[in-house]
Amino acid sequence: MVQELTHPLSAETRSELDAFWMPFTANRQFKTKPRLMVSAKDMHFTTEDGRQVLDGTAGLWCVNAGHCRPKIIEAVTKQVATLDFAPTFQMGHPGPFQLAERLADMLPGDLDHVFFTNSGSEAVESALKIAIAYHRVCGQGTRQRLIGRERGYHGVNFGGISVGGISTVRKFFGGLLNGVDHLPHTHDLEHNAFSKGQPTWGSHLADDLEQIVALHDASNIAAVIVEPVAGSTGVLLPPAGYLQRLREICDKYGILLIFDEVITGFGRLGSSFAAEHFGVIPDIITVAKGITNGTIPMGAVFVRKQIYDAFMHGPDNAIELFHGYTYSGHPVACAAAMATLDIYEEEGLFHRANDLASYWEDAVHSLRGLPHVIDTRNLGIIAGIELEPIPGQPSARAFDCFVRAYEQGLLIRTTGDIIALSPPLILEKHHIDQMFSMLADILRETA
Ligand code: PXG
Ligand code: PLP
Repeated sequence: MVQELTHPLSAETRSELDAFWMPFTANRQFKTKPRLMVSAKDMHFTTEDGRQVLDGTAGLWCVNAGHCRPKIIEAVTKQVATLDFAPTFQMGHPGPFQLAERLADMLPGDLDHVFFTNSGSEAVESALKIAIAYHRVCGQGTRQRLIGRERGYHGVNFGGISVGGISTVRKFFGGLLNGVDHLPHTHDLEHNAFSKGQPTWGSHLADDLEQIVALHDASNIAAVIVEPVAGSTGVLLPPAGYLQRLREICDKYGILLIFDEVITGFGRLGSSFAAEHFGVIPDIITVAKGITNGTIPMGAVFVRKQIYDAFMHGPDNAIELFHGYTYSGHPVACAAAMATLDIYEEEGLFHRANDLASYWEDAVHSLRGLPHVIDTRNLGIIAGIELEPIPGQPSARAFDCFVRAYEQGLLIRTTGDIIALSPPLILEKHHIDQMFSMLADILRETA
């Protein structure tokens, strides 16, 4: 059935590629030599020309349970035919209530309320707004500054790019938000190259938060937002003790700590959330991607009980938070999420990721010593492989590997000269073997 629904673009219909302005893509390069997927199942995509491609990236870090899972398809199909849409502004339907309750049971500490969005970017905007509004409803309306981190990625909306720390996603877009500071990133090959799991050097970099507080005074600071593991900028792992230290400093000064778990949530580190993995409980968590296995767009913000409770004051008929999306808690997304959580649970996929992590680690580090490999790093089922750039041509070497890998049947993701891997958590050891033997060959070829 899947095959019948696909619409392979032939060479003659290539002009059909023109209208779509592709996101985060070299449009002209892509459109002269497109890479098109037409169907997917479990660990593999099928390309337009009928080749199988092993999914080394779970799509874009989202298809944690593998592709086209019947249970999700069935849930989505049933939902769309039963209640396609219902408002959640001053109205309700069962989906988001059931899903929020289920998520609350999975959450660490006293995080127990859920605000729904449609993407990670929207989850980040919502979290930043909730953080500022929270201080205001607590009578501390001067706490408005937001602190992000260099090399952080928090989506593409104005709040997210302001706290984010990637020059290319910021520099075209003007003045951004006022009142934002950045912590230094923690990636340092001189100290941390070839770390297995968390690097031991670098926890002291969290102490820069003390200097930012000294500069602005805690009474002006709302929140610190970090990715527990930075994914987009090339798998940057938190040094041992670093996140704990951030938590301590935030506690000392009444600053909210936000973990952006859009990538690390839902099993990537072998736990429900990175917060659990690292034993550090933030005040707010943002998620997306794996919440629906990538099937239907959805994001969410999880907050501690005290944050939700702080808003529940004033007359009962007053709207407590003037924020929300038309599609917050969309019925079809909720159905996809419920079925996804069923699969994660029934198949014990987070445990599975945990059990496979050491085999994965060995495989990742087997690339050490191959041409141009200047770092290999891993945590859970994530890997970063950093290559020495070709002088004067940053990112060309990794992009060449990406194209070769795709042509040979493996989907990898590259950012700059870093290869990032994050396959679906249903993977078997033989997939790991295949992935790394293909990569080793490609690295030798590109020498
Ligand atoms: N926060 C984090 C930590 C993310 O990784 C977002 C927010 C934004 O989510 P949306 O759903 O708005 O894209 C992300 C998204 C990559 C890659 O290859 C990473 C993301 C998206 C696309 C590609 O590293 N992360
Ligand atoms: N723009 C206009 C003109 C709208 O009417 C709306 C929602 O009603 C939006 C933007 C926001 O859309 P969404 O709620 O899907 O984010």
